[in-house]
Amino acid sequence: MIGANTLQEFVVARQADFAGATGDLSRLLTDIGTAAKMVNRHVNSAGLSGILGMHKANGGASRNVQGEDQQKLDVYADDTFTRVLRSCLKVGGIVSEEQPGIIHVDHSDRGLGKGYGKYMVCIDPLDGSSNVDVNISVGTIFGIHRRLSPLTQPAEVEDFLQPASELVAAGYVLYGSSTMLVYSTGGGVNGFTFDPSIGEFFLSHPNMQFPEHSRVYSINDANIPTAVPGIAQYVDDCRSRGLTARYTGALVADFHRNLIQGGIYMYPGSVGKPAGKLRMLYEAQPLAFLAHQAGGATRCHHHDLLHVDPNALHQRTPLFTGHVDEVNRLADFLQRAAIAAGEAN
Ligand code: AHM
Ligand code: MG
Repeated sequence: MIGANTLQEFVVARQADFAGATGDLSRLLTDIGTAAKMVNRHVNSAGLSGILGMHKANGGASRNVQGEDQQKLDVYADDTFTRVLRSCLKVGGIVSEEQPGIIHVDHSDRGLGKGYGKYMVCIDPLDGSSNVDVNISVGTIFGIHRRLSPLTQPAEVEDFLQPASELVAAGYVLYGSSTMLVYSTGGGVNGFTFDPSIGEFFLSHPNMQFPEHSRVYSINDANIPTAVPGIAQYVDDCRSRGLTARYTGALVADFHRNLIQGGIYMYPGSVGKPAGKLRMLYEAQPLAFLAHQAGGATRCHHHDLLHVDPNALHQRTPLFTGHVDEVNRLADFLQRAAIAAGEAN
């Protein structure tokens, strides 16, 4: 791996580890890096370039498919990533948090015959975007599946509804005090820091693993009283063991900190919202894949999220992800609480 310091060099060098690799995935990953640089520039200059605040359409606040208000930067990041991904010949379809259905990518108008590309990309273009207006970190999350249906036809919903264990690659971009791209193709997790003076991502965090000792638990404290039984007891347990609380409201930032410092992130379901808030395909699954590669685990209440079959493009799921010991310990609390309530399955 000598000389494999930039993201592009590293991705290409890693390709040699996979027998029969064609370079298609490498091209897709470097394209994601290019889009990340474009979004990074906008996020960093948002206060100067008039792109803070809500996006307006038809005279009112615009909303995405989930009925959530869109920030101007949500729309910019969605436009940028989907434009770059559509131009990548290896992509056959995209599911974005910001758009209702599958974005089909047909390359036949580029003189390449009928062809839709073999990779399906699920993406949250700007996660935690309400943080932008107050200058706190935000992120991009992506997961890549190999399509199941033939290349000669538009992608089907089933091409996206695969378990996280089947992901070919997943990663995130963290727009923080420095900008990082962290990804895995299954052989460990590697992190790259953006050098704005050169315009490149450089390998800075090789082979990332959760530290053995967890220091942090991350949960929205206001949700604890209404969360499913077992959460409050587990949080008390964390406090009694000396873990400290950290929660930014940006999933990528919280996950990244816990990956580096050791810890667990929790967004549980509640009585009113049993599936919680976070989305399965472009938030939970990519982080579950990364956590698994980094010696961690991920659950959604009573199941290992890595092996759960999704049932809808914009499905929500409870999410518990972090060091495997903490996730297992939480699972015990949830299981005991469910048995006590007569609900265990
Ligand atoms: P978003 O995709 O609309 O930005 O929402 C996802 C974000 C996550 O980044 C974060 O962990 C969570 O929502 C915070 O939610 P809450 O404010 O309910 O704690
Ligand atoms: Mg999001």
